[in-house]
Amino acid sequence: MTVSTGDGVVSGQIVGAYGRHYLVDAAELGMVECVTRGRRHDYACGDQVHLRIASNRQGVIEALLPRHNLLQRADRHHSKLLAANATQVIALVAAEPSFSQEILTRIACAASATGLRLQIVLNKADLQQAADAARQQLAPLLHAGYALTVMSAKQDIAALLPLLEGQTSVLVGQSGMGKSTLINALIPDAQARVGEISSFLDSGRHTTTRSFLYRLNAHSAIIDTPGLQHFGLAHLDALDIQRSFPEVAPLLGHCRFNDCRHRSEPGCAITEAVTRGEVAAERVKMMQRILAAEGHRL
Ligand SMILES: Nc1nc2c(ncn2[C@@H]2O[C@H](COP(=O)(O)OP(=O)(O)O)[C@@H](O)[C@H]2O)c(=O)[nH]1
Ligand SMILES: [Mg+2]
Ligand SMILES: [Zn+2]
Repeated sequence: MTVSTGDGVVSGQIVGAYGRHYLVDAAELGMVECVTRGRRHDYACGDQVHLRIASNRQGVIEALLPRHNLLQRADRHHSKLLAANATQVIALVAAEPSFSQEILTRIACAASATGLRLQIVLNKADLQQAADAARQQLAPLLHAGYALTVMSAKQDIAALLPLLEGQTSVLVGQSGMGKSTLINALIPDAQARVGEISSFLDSGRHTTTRSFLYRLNAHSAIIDTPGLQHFGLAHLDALDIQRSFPEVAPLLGHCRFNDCRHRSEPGCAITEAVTRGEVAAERVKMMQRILAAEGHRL
């Protein structure tokens, strides 16, 4: 239902974010191509906004309504707003080409820091040998408590469907994992939906490099995000990163030394949990690698 505030301003949801251009779903008014005021571009796909309709399905975003959450990735200079108001993150990995354990872990960190559940989905299950190898690579993450769903975007996505029901899922993954194939399997007219708006949105140049929200049914949606080769966590501090490891989080604050680096200090709660087999050593190594790469002295 379109909510009008009575002065030509209506509410809607951003379903496409393309630099300073946004596509807003304004319910019965349809899709409205919007620009912003004051060169503002800190809106994200999934945001609820107030917009003023100008003419001919064009409008101006006037205000951002409160966000429940914002999934982003960031390096020191730039942050990329991937999605707002989602309920879960789907990290898509595949056996071929091989995925990066570090990127997957970084996606898990960002999801956790945003308060979003992570679902790991292993695609290309039809490539059986490679899929078995990928499952082994995923073992430390499963041991840490993450859920895994295995499917083939090319052959059968049925296993994924119950996961999407009632959720606003953000689909994140490295290039080549099968995101486009999955979106096309889920939304047969996806390319047409994006193509329709590409004339407005920079003659289509950016349509594959930005986030887009597809409604699956009345209460489920999926936000496709650009394929990535790095997932920066510059927006998180060292404690955020450590806390986002679910098996490490309950141990934080239990080391003998406040400034414990969890390497070889006596009385380290994390090292002891590794010795007891409760925490995988490679997960702690990965945490330390990510902390170091993000410039934290831990
Ligand atoms: N064997 C197999 N190949 C797949 C599957 N899903 C995607 N692919 C292939 O993987 C390649 C990358 O897929 P694409 O959807 O473009 O990945 P994206 O970069 O994540 O959007 C393409 O050649 C797809 O045909 C699958 O389930 N099985
Ligand atoms: Mg793609
Ligand atoms: Zn410690």
